[in-house]
Amino acid sequence: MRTRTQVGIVGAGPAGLLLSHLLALRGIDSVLIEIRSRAYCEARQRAGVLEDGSVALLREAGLAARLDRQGLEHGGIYLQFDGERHHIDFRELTRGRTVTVYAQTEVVKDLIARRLADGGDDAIEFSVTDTAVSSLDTDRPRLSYTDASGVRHEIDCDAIAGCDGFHGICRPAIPAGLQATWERGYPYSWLGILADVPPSTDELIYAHHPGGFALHSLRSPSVSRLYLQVDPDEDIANWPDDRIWAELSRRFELPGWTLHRGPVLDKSITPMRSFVSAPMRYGRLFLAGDAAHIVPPTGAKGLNLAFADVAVLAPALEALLHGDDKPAAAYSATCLQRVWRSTHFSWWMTTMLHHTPGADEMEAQLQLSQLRYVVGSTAAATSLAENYTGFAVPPAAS
Ligand code: RFL
Ligand code: PHB
Repeated sequence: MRTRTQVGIVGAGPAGLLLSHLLALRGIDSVLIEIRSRAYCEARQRAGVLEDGSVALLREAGLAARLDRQGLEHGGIYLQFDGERHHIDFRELTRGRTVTVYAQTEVVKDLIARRLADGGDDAIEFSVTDTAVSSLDTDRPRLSYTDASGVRHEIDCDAIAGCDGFHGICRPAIPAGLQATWERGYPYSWLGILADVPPSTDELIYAHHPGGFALHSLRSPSVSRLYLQVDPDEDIANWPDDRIWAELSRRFELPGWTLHRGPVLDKSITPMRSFVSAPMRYGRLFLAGDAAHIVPPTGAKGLNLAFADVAVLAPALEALLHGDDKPAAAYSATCLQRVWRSTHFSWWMTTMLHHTPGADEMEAQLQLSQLRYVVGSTAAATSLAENYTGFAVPPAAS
């Protein structure tokens, strides 16, 4: 079946979903295709923290009704090390800036519901196979896929947005010689659990511990999200729930404070990686979100970067469709400034807080010195706070 649209979007994660909505607000048609089912996309456990720029973007785009009711505004985080817990007060350090705890699962549910309500059942095509992109260096790039009923589709587009995540097909469609990539693996992974128990803390705790990093986050007043640093090749079968809780209690231990335990609802292990691919454009293909860059989750940046990319991309595509290539030509360089800032911040948080297997005692001393400096110096604490709460994002209507 041969059809036509203005923008073909590959991937219904946060980047692709928000882009299709921002384009619709500008009167631009798009077709959004996704290899997974709707239920799978809505249940995938991932991020939990939105920068205030991301919240503002969702509000301006008319997507924040449930976020405003259920999101939990946090004015800081705790850093724990050497047996003490210290508060970093974002509001005080950044003139009132905050972050909002609202799960990526909920963001994705809100975005899917809105696209289907506005664009009809055809606005998103779930469970497709054999996605391909071609003719990218012409002004009629083509998106091809097979739908869930087995029909093959060929869509002629004005532009294609590759929002298909780190393992997608769009980035590999760029000729290798035209792409530069930077990559760093880390010698540890995160074991994450979702637990049906009220959080034992009012704000997130990032804990440095000789046994490894731990993070106490949350999803709601009744659901906790916790992470443990584990070996990169760790097998989840080695971590029965009792062992996970015991290890979390050990790493968060503080006199007079108790970690509340509850039923584990979800359990998984995630590797850690920094990755940047540039440029984020090839001809009429534009990469956005994890398709172009990955950060380790320690800085809570991945979802926010995906949103910031599409906030730049939507007006750039609108201009391109009206014959003005300038914003599209600037897209990659504009986004990469923020991408590299977040890449550095995520690397810095990660290496400051994790124990490198086999590292000598000097690593721990350097980390503790850095942590003492962050909690003891207003300048250093402000740097963490402004990076964590994030930098301004282009408004939805720009
Ligand atoms: P996604 O979410 O990976 O979506 C890509 C979509 O493309 C689909 N796809 C295809 N569709 C069609 N054809 C193909 N050939 C396709 N190939 C793939 C996929 O099925 C998928 O639906 O990328 P996007 O939209 O760029 O969004 C990025 C974010 O999901 C990611 O950066 C964050 O989750 C990272 N992250 C965090 N980010 C934050 O900002 N704050 C956090 O607190 C935070 N915590 C985290 C995180 C990621 C984690 N994991 C599991 C990697 C915590 C964890 C544990
Ligand atoms: C989460 O809630 O999943 C989360 C929060 C902060 C991070 C990473 C993950 O840095």
